[in-house]
Amino acid sequence: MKARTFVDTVRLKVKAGDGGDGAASFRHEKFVPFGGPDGGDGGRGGNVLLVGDEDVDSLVAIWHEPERRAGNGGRGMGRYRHGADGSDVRIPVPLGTVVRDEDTGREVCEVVRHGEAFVVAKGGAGGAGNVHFKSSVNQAPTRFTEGSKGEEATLRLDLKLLADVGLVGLPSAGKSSLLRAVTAAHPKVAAYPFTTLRPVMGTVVLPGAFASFRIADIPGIVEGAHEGVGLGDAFLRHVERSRVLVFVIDMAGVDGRDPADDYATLVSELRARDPELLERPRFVVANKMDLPAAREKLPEFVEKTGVEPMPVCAADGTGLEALVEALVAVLKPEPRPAGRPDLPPEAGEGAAIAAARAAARAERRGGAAPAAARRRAPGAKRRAEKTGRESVPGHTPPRPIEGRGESPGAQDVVPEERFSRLGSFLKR
Ligand SMILES: Nc1nc2c(ncn2[C@@H]2O[C@H](COP(=O)(O)OP(=O)(O)OP(=O)(O)O)[C@@H](O)[C@H]2O)c(=O)[nH]1
Ligand SMILES: [Mg+2]
Repeated sequence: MKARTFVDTVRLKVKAGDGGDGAASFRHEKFVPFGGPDGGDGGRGGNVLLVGDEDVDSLVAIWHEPERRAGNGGRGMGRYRHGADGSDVRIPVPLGTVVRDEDTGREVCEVVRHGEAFVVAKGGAGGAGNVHFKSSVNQAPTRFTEGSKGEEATLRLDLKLLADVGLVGLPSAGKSSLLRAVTAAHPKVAAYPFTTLRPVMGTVVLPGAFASFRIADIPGIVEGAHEGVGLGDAFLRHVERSRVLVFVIDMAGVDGRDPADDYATLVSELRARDPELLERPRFVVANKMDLPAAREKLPEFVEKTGVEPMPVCAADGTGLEALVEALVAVLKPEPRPAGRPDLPPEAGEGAAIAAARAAARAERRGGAAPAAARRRAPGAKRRAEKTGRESVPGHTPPRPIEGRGESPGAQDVVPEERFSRLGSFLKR
């Protein structure tokens, strides 16, 4: 079995459902000769949608199941029955997923908000049944149309983690130790470089405030990372969206490095990746302050860089409270409402589909004339001219009863004929 826990780039093949074919069928019923066509339409094929989900942190589920198909629409049936619509496939993806078409390289969408959904492959339309093809000259049509094919696509999904805070530092600076100390995440910590090979997310829960913020720990950055040295700088894309960056510096220089050089390396690597990263609010943290070497080197660091770092010890948690407070002051995390708000059903359907459904609903409510009524409009106009009455679209006026004139409410009057029949029954 494949065993992976964090995946940040995957290939996904999607195939929407095909529309069902329309039916060619005739009404067969006792005492109904020449019943006419009654073949219903085919159902639409299911769509494939990507849905933003804040509880999903990685694309690993897609990595395990890289091909998804939505259901096909059912065939139309006799007695005007519509084929069943194909079932949609909704794929939850983490917030920050960038979707590209692999063939064209074009960006399809970027999922950023919880509940936001994009149709990445649209289901085919259902075919028309033979009932649509009857006319005065062809009262027994056998013609129907086939459903159209569902869309197919090969997509590349890239995840840019949406963390509020990004930890950057050289290998073994203590980034993972810091994340372990302030969150419930437990990334591996060890005394060798590149212990962390994949980004790890952690959430700082603020006591009593029902608020939280997220921190991303990424693999160490070394000099030349932008040219591929070490693990490269691709992981920096996970902190591209972070509102605040925390530079973690090993102030003790355990690996024989000079902390001021480490700081300069981080600045130059970030600049090489994207100069805008340096314009973000950032905190510089002097880690390993429990070691005498660190306390010795701190003044020299301040002198060389002109930066006053926050002294901390990730191993025993000293100074981390002050760091979290400083981050809260900048981020101002909002209290999270208990439970999730219910998403409107349309939220899960591409804008075009939602708009079409809303229009159909408005029509049904009588906001606009139904399409069929609009098509009948010319005939209705002629009738109105003949009878001198205005017709309301979609409404068939009551037929006048012979001998009763065209008085309003004529439809409520019981015809003479029925009286006489009733009378003869009573007489018997
Ligand atoms: N003395 C001391 N050691 C620390 C402190 N923080 C981390 N360490 C040690 O430093 C080493 C590296 O720590 P990690 O947290 O794995 O460092 P990292 O920055 O995540 O390293 P990579 O994942 O390899 O980039 C481990 O042996 C830790 O025990 C600290 O505050 N004091
Ligand atoms: Mg680490």
